[in-house]
Amino acid sequence: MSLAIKQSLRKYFIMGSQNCDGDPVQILESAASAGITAFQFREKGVGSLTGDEKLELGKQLRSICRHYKIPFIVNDDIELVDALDADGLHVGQEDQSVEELRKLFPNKIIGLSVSNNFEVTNSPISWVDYVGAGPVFATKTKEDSKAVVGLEWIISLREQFPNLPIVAIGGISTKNAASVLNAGADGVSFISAVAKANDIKKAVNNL
Ligand code: 3NM
Repeated sequence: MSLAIKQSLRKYFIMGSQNCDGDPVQILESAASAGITAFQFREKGVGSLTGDEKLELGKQLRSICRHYKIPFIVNDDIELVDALDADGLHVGQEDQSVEELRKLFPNKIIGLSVSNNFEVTNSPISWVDYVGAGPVFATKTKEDSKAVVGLEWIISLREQFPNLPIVAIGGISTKNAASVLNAGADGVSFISAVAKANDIKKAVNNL
């Protein structure tokens, strides 16, 4: 299980329509055909869709992931997990507790964001399939992102948890992705590096 998760985290693309200048369906199609290994539907923040519009976009993105056989993870929306038959759910520290989610979804992938040692110590790490650790570098994409953790924190997290699937997030680009993997992360997750790329296939390849 853990090995398969780690492989899925290798190039983990996250986005919602609010992150895209063009059509999100086209953007995901290009990214999936170029080789992303997982996708998270994160329809959140200023300009994001809600209700039926969110559901409709989710259905289209879900179907692309099915076609390319990559995990489709929903960000913090329990109802959409069932409605879209998602493979998993990603939550933050302020969202519903992971223990409750594990009871609701015993067989889904559950990911949790962690941004410092306090959160790690107080999180039920043994209940999650992976952690999203960051922001590893400065990011403008998430307005309420926490303090930058740097590569050092990824190294220390890996030392503390030798087997935990870890994906790094925040400010990851084609230029710094290798350093993140060298620090011990199983993979990189990114929004703007692909959602805002002029050449999506090239960006995915270079990540
Ligand atoms: N979560 P980009 S940083 C969604 O630190 C998100 O938990 C973060 O966007 C965290 O790849 C972030 O464009 C935004 O920097 C990542």
